[in-house]
Amino acid sequence: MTKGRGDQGDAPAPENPTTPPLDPKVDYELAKDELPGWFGYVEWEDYPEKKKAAHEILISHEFPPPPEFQLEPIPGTNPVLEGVRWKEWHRASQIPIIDPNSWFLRLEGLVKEPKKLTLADLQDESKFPRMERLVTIQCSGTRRIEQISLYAGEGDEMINAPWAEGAIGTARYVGISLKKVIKYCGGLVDGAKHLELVGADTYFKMSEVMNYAISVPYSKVQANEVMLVWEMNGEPLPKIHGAPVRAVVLGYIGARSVKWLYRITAIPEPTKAPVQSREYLYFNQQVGKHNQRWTDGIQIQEMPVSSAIMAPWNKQVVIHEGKISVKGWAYSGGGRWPERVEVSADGGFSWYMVPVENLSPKHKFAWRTWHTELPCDVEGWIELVVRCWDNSLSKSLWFMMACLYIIDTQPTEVRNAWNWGLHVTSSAHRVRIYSVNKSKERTRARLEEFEKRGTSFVPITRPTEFPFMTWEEYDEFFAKAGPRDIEV
Ligand SMILES: Nc1nc2c(c(=O)[nH]1)N[C@H]1C(S)=C(S)[C@@H](COP(=O)(O)O)O[C@H]1N2
Ligand SMILES: [Mo]
Repeated sequence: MTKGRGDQGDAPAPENPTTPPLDPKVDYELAKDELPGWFGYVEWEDYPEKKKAAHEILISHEFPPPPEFQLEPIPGTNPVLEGVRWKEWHRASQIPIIDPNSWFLRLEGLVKEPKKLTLADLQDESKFPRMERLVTIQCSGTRRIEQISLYAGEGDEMINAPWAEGAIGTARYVGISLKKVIKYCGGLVDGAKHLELVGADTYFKMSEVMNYAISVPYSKVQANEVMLVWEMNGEPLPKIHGAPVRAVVLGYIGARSVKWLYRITAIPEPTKAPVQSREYLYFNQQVGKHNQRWTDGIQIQEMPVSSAIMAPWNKQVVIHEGKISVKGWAYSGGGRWPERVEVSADGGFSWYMVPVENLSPKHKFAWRTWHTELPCDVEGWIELVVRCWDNSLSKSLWFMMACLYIIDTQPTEVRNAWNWGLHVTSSAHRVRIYSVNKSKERTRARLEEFEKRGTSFVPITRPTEFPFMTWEEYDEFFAKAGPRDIEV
């Protein structure tokens, strides 16, 4: 199956310590590594007959049903996140480990001069100027767990990705603009309007195997908003983030930032690869698991404005002096940025603005982290909420006159944004905490009492075995205030 590409060197594949033992029932020849130095890269798109053979194997194999975790708690042994179903099939479902010296990029399709470029070519500053950007990559499934926990979704897409507030990250990337690479290839042939970006990993969808692929409009490339990067936060791009080279598509959802990139194909229409054509769609509430068509969903490219509280945690007991320290992130897609963040300690009835000096600096394609001291007088359970406005507010004031509530900030409830695919959870993020306000004299005394006794204050669900006041204090109170019950 190996198609020779003679000039690519023959460095031995690095050892992968997590390779599962060979399974005698599996056809390893079928999913053999395509190239020396490219461990875990199986080429599927060039070999339709090989894809078909893999499909035959997959449909004849009986996979265990995914463990239930949406209507029930995640099992203690957590087989959910490991992706046991696909790993059962083949090690091709692991990430590729590609020797940077063996790596090369194929530029194909409707480019005037198709080329193969090595990493050294991309890094040659006489060919391509360097580009460095602070970029937030956000998965459109960020905070999906809030939709799942209220309204369970479809197993197939959610099983490996029950993301909370952490499916977003910001890093400084170094690389080049894809625009310059296309120019180096003589530009595009007339009629080419999109670029398909393909990754070396194996992707599974409905018992089909394929290389991970998406497409971006050429206009996005021309705006210098598609980077090819090899450095992240001053280090070579880590394996898990797509080494040696990945795409970073500024302002688009994470799914477009293809990792382990090896092929770019100029095409006339958006790709029909499933990640672009059948997934990452935002459905309306008249369509669900059993009547949706791929054409019913809006393609998710730019995330709307959203935010999250990163501290304190849900169910945390927070001891404070009348103000709770809250921190988190705020982000908006498409090159928009957070302008204002507001936090509530009462479930979203009253809101306090985060002082602007407590927001990290503005960047066109990055989040702003924030922190604030939120006044709170309540003892016991409260609901912290965050919402954010982005800069499209200032751009579209005329529109705001017409529909005050729907633009530029976030819907208040998870249900407002619920959709069958469980994407784009952009509702105001809510965290329930237990407030203990030690600026109150008695609360402070009580905490000291716990300390004196060497008793732990948490968990708050534990009964406390010591009294709140003495009988002398009790009698003194009612002597002053009058009796509890009035006798006629
Ligand atoms: N080749 C390849 N690239 C990929 C993916 C993938 O499965 N394969 N996942 C995408 C998705 S859905 C997201 S959210 C981001 C995550 O990037 P990270 O792993 O660097 O956080 O990578 C994207 N690029
Ligand atoms: Mo994602």
